[in-house]
Amino acid sequence: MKIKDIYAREILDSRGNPTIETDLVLENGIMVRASVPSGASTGENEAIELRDNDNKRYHGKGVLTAVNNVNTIIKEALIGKEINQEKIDKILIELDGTENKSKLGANSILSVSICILKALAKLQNKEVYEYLGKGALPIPMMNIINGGVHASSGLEIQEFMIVPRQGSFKERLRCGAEIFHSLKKILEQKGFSTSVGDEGGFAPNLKTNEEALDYIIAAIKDSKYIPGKNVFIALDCAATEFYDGENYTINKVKISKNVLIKYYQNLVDKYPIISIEDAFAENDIESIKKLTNLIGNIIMLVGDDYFVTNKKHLEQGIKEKYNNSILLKPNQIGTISEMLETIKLAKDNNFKTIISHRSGETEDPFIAHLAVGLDLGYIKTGSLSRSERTCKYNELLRIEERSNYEK
Ligand code: 2PG
Ligand code: MG
Repeated sequence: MKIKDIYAREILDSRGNPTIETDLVLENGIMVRASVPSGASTGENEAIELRDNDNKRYHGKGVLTAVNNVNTIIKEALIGKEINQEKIDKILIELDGTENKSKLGANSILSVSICILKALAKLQNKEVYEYLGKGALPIPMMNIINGGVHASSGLEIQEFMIVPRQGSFKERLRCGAEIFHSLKKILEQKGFSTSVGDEGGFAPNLKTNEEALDYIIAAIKDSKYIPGKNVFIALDCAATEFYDGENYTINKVKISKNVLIKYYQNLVDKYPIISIEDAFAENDIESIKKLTNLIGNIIMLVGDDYFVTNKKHLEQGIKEKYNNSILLKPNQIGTISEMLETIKLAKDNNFKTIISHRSGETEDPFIAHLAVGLDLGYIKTGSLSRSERTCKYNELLRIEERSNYEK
């Protein structure tokens, strides 16, 4: 089936910043739509998100150049072409011609690449997850305390997540929501603010990371779950943000790389932590190697800024033995085909895979389909509030329901 029309527009993301949304129409009239999220703690090697930098609009954050790229250059190249993921992605990559998609913008390119995947599924009258292959429902990593650049809580660690591992997805979601509300009650009782950060988790003004972990443990127990049995903890440190090139700042104190290694080891001993993402700055390869060597056989060590969903960077991690899991964000790389290559490499090397939202999201539940369709095992899509987060969880409920009907 051939592409008949492509049309992009500027919409708003969950932070109120512009982002791109693209509609694609096939010759038989099928229409699909995709939008692209945006990060705050971005990795240095991510594909480039094209912004207008024109201060007259949206404080420079407009995406009209990216929109225009879709509506002119990309549209002209793709009208009348047969839909095929690899071939279209190849055309997009060649049209751009740069290593980091800085010419057309990874945001423009990805919006079209996702449309192709959605159109291929729709053409077979399938949901995206069914078209991709129908794996298991994922284990959610739910960010219920927000820190770092996602909130003004003052906590250096960016994300404190609960990981409900029991039962069906529906039960995992209920468990997460119950703990979220227990935490709200506990924080209120202690006089903390219960307003939420970018990813829908609370952003209380706590003094230490341990305090955040203690409140989470209390909330798990308050909801009658057992920490370390049916609910675990995951952290995204996004450590580049608290690294000065030599030392790291933890609990407002500067510490050396080796002291941070010990700090993590103690945290893992004391709390039921099963995963730490970006434990060190993306350029601090030596420290993450040491940590992987010490605790990589016990917990997941996840590369987000380290790998930026890019095969080349993952290859380096595999070869040099750092991290044992990868976070996957389609907009870090810019096309579905390249992301699929990275996923294959990860799985072939027994890396655990986590599909992830961005801190600036849209209401598109697309990543829920990738989690199941590609059998990725885990999904990280924020807290149990803010509809741009819950829409992904709610879509997973529907997918689970539908798969149960089919059995
Ligand atoms: C991360 C993400 C998503 P951002 O660091 O993993 O939680 O944040 O989108 O700001 O990079
Ligand atoms: Mg991260």
